[in-house]
Amino acid sequence: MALFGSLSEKLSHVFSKLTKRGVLTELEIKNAMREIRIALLEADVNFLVVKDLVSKISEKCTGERVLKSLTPGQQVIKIVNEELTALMGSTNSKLTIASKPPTIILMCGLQGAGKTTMCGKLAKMLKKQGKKPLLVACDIYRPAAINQLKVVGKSVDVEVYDEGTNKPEKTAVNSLKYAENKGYDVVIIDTAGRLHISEELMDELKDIKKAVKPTEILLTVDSMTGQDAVTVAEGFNNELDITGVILTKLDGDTRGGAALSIKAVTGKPIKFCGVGEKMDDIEPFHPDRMASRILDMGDVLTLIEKAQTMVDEEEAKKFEKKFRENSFTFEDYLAQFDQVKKMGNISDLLNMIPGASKFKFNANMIDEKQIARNKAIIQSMTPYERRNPDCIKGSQKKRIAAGSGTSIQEVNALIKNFYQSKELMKQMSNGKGRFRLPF
Ligand SMILES: Nc1nc2c(ncn2[C@@H]2O[C@H](COP(=O)(O)OP(=O)(O)OP(=O)(O)O)[C@@H](O)[C@H]2O)c(=O)[nH]1
Ligand SMILES: [Mg+2]
Repeated sequence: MALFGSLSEKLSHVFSKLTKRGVLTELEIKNAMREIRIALLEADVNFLVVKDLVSKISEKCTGERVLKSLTPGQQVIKIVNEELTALMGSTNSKLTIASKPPTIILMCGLQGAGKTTMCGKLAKMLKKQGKKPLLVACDIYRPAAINQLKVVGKSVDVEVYDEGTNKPEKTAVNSLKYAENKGYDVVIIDTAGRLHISEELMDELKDIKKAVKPTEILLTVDSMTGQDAVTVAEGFNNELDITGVILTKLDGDTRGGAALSIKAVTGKPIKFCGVGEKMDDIEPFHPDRMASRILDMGDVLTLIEKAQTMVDEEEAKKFEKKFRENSFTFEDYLAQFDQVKKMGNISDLLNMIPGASKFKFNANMIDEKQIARNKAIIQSMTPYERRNPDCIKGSQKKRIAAGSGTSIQEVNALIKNFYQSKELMKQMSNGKGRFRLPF
């Protein structure tokens, strides 16, 4: 399913009606605007935000540029895309790095929003970027909280600093000295959540803020709570003057109200989003890409970035060289299957391709079983055959099919795929550009 599936579907329904027409009347545009407004409200976008957004879109859509255009439907889509992007803050808002280390990130948010998990994701991401992060345990209320952070820290191989149940602001201050001594350049402070915004919680956070003067105060909110997340963000921002928002559990959010409203309501940008429970499930929040995903125009850039971080760079360079020299063999093809498997859930990636939601990808299309069968086929080839694919003829195919427990048709299909991939990748790697996966 595309991101925020139901909103996507409704908008694309509106657009498909518009693009079928050559010329649009003002009435048709007005009707379309009404449908867009309803779709956004149903997606749980803040009603004031919807009002403002739709009036901006309407104004631009009724101008000469659209009505006189040869492709008015396309123009409307373009305008909606631009306005959604602007609504979410236009550009990706990066993490601020302190000019004098350490950079101090104070994490805050309600209970279960995903703070502790996000601490680990941020630490892992920063480590990949060459930073030396330290995690600090300042949730002293839930007995298992410190331990949870330690488990998270261990899984991403980042040290966790704690002082048991000592006062959070004391622990935070001491952790800075510790970081300085040990050469850590980013300090990520995990704090306790509460069920609701309370004076107690805010006082504690204010004390920590005063004591450590954070570079970033990042509020974690659960995207699935929709408008509640927006209200929570407003509350925290009024008390703490946060520097940014992290939107977690976007993977389970089918509506999108929080993602679309937070920046407009609080004035603070969404910096990252959480898209799953694993430590790699973090994405920088790009308003333009998010808008394209909502409008089902795909998110090709995120897709490519994702593929690139997951594919071993060294391996990728090796393949690129082979394509250039045209010496790519079945042995390399086999190695590539392992790379593809590393990329995890392929159907998720496929859904970022423009218009992909229309095709309803299911995991069977390139599933693990199919990969396993293909591997078996290649493993049933002799080393000579793997290196010289051209020599595989009828009798060899029969032997390979029998050896791998597959059919001659499947062997043929794999060989055909191999040649097609080879051709495609040769074109893509053309000696200059970076190697990219052919998705
Ligand atoms: N699906 C999904 N689950 C997430 C995501 N982020 C966190 N979770 C899950 O949400 C639950 C709560 O996460 P925590 O990190 O413990 O939340 P917390 O804000 O630290 O909670 P408290 O310490 O109790 O205030 C855990 O089960 C996480 O695995 C996400 O992006 N997607
Ligand atoms: Mg926690």
